[in-house]
Amino acid sequence: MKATIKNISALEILDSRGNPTIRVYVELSDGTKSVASVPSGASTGQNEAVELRDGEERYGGTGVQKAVDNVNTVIANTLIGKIASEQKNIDYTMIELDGTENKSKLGANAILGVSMAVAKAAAKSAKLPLYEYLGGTNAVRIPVPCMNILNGGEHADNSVDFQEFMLVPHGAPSFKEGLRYVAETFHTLKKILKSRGLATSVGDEGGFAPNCKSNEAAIELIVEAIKTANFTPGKDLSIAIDSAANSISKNLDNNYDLSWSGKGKMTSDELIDLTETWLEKYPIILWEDPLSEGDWEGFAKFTKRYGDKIEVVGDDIFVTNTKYLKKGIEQKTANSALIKLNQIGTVTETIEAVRMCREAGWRYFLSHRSGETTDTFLADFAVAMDGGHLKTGSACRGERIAKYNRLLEIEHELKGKSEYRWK
Ligand code: 2PG
Ligand code: MG
Repeated sequence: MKATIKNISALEILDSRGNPTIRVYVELSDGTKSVASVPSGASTGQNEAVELRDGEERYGGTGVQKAVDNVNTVIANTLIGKIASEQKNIDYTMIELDGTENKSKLGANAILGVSMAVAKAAAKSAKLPLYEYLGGTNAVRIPVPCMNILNGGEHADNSVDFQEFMLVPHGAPSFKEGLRYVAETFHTLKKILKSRGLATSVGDEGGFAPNCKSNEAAIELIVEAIKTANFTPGKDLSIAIDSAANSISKNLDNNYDLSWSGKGKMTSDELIDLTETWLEKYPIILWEDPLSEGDWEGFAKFTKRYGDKIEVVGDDIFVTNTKYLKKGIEQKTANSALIKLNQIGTVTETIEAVRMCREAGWRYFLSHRSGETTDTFLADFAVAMDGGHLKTGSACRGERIAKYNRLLEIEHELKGKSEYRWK
């Protein structure tokens, strides 16, 4: 007999920034229990599914009690009795129940919490690890950990415009070694910063947030750290950047403001030209959101010019939504999409976005949010989706390390069957 949903309940908890988020508990008819917690972004795309926030006095309006109530009442009442392994049915039932295009009625946070908890319960009930339950027996590829090492933009209060600088250990022979490469470089950078009198405090995702003079100065520090840690830039470790360009384009168009780090105002064409010098000088392998979500034309120009050299990832522009992704594939806007579960709000729709990328021959880059919990769903999900790389923060902060440790565990569990490669 297939296990059915016996109980669903939710709780308001705090995320890594101390803001309320939602945790969901699911119990099945066979006694299986699961729990899932939902992350939350800071630099969000305009078309992301809506996180329902109370807007009342408590927690400065950010409480999620309404979303909790929606899980405890209308969602639970509708899903109890349904077969837990029918994920698509569960997710589409919630989408229908919500009835809006952006999940604003019940809240994408409420819906995703249930969606993730049901998947975990069904996996446990089938006595399979989550990655195998979602990805099948061929889910053996452990993603390259694109580790956040330096933060700027909306994730830190320093003078760097770009939001994330990541280390990519594509030259490592295994995930375990890759993680060592990036963690050792992280600690080396800390020593370098300290020796120069620069701050070693960290941003939201655990990367350092020093006051560098410019974006280039930030990259140069990272290259120096790679070499000092005895790795070869471009061979063992390369660099990935998330400009999160929405935050440097006030009107979300083709005008950019890099005056923070001394480059001044520029058009999208000028920013694309400037990128060439960076790509020539530094071992950059991936660039996410180089332009704003309103600058589809600039994005496509960027991809045309650099897409054969680097992975060009769209995050805020596609928001893990097949509607925008389809347009991007048709217009050759990028050659890869960032994949975030809470941008779209169900496990099923996230898988559909991944499938669309795969069918188009695009890459896809699995991602955490800047506000996280210690839930490790993402680690299993990344292995299940076979995308080859993920970003889940730095080598510090427990909510980030939890995912890296889960990936170490999966690699260990697969006992020599696991794969690790950039492409
Ligand atoms: C991003 C993410 C995750 P946030 O822009 O890619 O690193 O940040 O969760 O704040 O949107
Ligand atoms: Mg991004």
